[in-house]
Amino acid sequence: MQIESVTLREIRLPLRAPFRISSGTVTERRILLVELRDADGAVSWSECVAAERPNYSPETVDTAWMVLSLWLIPTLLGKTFAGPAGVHEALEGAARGYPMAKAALEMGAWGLEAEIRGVALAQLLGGTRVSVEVGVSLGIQDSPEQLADQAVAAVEVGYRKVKLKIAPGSDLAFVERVRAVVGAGVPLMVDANAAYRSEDAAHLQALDAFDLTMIEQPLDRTDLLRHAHLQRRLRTPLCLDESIDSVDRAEDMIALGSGRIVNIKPGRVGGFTASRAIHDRCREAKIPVWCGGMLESGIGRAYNVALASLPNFSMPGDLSPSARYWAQDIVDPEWTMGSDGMVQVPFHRPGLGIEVDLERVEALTVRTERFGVDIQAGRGA
Ligand code: OSB
Ligand code: MG
Repeated sequence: MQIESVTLREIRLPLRAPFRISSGTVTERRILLVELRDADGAVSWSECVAAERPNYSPETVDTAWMVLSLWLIPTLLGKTFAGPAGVHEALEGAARGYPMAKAALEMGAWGLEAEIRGVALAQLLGGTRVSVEVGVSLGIQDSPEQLADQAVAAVEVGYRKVKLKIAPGSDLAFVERVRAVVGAGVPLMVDANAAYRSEDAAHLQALDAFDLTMIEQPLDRTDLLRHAHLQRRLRTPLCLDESIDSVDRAEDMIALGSGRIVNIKPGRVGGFTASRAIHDRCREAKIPVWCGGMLESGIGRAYNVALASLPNFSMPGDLSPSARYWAQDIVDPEWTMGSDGMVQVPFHRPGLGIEVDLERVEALTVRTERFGVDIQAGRGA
């Protein structure tokens, strides 16, 4: 593939309900979309999962836009690559860090390759599941009762796993209430987004009483050692999200015993090449993985669903249908979930399996920049 132009766009998409995690609340997503075009006219869209604020990761929409325009896009333009692996290598060579900015291009290259070959993205990746289990991620609520109502509603519509966001002060009583109303059989887990410290170990031990599938990322993202100490004091498996930004960190987690499950978000690890390497390494080590979410639009969801069709994605992913997030998504068809809590992997459609609603994207766009081999020094209109 030869990348002839890259167009960056920022759209604004209001969430149907504010989403609150331990480090902040989002009510409207600023979403960075990428449109890749190759010399033969093939087009593919991708999404950068960086958020509005640096509360989950140090990257934001604005840092990603800057790094993409100054360092990453110029590295790719006009060059010929044998495939997405070559794109991955070029991006890794162009900058240290900035995995979310890199992933937007790297995954876009996988989407482009699928378009060029006329195969489904999931097939190109080596996916084996025709449908994938879906879990819901419920934001922090004002009261245990409100959270419990939402958990019951989620189980009723078929979700296969319920994840509760927690933070100090919004944890034990909330989890206790939810477990009481959903009953013993429902897979329940919590995600702290790094809100605790190792001194909170005794407090976190109280979560063992609620038969949780896992506790996601209780401590700081850099803290593999303290996660290992904490895991030894807990019956409940720890799952790492923020901490795992490469296959090496997954290796460290396994060696240290910092966790027993990995949440793979392709945007967090720099794309599909790294996601597959983490998937494979975890599979060898008998560590289950599942696909996390970053409040993506239907474009980002296409990539996550394709990734989650790989064999070791053996737990429900945060792959909620479009209607959970948006009054209207930017793709056609929108993503849906069956009453059995499954999302279908579009193996029968080439490329991403959805069409981008260009008119709607245009209407939502607040900023555009095009970079092309035809544009001097890569600066666009
Ligand atoms: O930690 O998994 C997380 C959303 C924003 C930032 C971090 C996280 C999340 C989610 C959302 O849990 C899951 C979803 O997209 O449905
Ligand atoms: Mg998480």
